[in-house]
Amino acid sequence: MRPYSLAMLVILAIAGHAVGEEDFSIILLPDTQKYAESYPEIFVSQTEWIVNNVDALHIAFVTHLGDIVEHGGFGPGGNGDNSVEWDRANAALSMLDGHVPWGLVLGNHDFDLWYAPSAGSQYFLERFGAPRFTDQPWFGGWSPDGYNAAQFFVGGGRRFLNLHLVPDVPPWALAWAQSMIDSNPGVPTMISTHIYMKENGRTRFPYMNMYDPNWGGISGNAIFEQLVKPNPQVFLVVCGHIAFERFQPSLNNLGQPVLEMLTDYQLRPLGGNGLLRILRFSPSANAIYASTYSTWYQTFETDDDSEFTISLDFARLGPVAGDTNCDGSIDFGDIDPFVLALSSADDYAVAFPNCRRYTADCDFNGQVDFMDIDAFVARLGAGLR
Ligand SMILES: [Ca+2]
Ligand SMILES: [Ca+2]
Ligand SMILES: [Ca+2]
Repeated sequence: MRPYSLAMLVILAIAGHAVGEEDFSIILLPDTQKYAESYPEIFVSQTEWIVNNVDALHIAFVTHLGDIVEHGGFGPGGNGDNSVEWDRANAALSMLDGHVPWGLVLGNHDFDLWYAPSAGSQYFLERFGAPRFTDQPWFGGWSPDGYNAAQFFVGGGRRFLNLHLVPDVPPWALAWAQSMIDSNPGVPTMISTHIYMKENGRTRFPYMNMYDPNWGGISGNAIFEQLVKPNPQVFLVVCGHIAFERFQPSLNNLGQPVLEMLTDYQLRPLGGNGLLRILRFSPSANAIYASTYSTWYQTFETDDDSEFTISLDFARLGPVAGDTNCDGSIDFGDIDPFVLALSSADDYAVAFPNCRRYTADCDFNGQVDFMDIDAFVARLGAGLR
């Protein structure tokens, strides 16, 4: 621990001038099933492009929205072995390893038997189960069945939680998701699940898609009502499954916007033309810029449902790291609460009942300790907001 005097912190704060938090991007990879079946080189073009643009676009996270492969566990022609598609998917997605936090979720095509999710997916567990990710500092845990997983990512001064949830989110997955939210209170959260929105207007699926009596899933509408709407930290839900592009803002129980987005290009030529969705978060503009890019043709799709701007008051996502008194800026007033958060979680909770101790986690590792001092001083000096 370096000896920082209060005077030194004050000098830093005076020197600082308010600057906006940096833009960052997340990438949505929808339904890759046709690439895994027939066009593995297009799948590779997507992950290769992501790796090549991690720095330029400040890519903070990549989420695959499910239907990783076409033939689940039964394989092309029903020969009972689909290693080829799963190995292609694994080869493409493995390119992300070591470059960017990422995760994926099962779609209806990814279970060993289509639409029989209770049969499980050995292919998924073997290649993409939790043990693959547990050594990653950004990995956030998984459900007991191994099919739902959590990741953390950092962008624009905030640490985010992502939950990948199995299709139709059955009760045990719902309970696990709620437990993850409860153990990370206030952390801005996005949900990736394969089946959620429908193609028409402002709608989600009003019925279950996985016709499996042993699964007991719920509809998209029920996912919204039971998980999204009552948890104000959930601000974004992304899905695939049906080949449309849709976006709708909905309101949670506090009247705050929840952004809901469907992307899926599987019915385009070449199983999707290599299209993926880029979401550039711009805290200084209070906006998310959505764009759609073909990594195969190296062209943007620019029609209205592929390129658009979403207004989002970033204050709705909670305070940024360093704003330890949660007043919307990082300045002198945050020094004492930072020290308090460091020394006693209980005292901090009493003194700042409407704030979050994670605001002192300035190195974004999920812990509040002495290791955060350098990063706090740097953020104070920069006068971020
Ligand atoms: Ca379009
Ligand atoms: Ca503050
Ligand atoms: Ca920390």
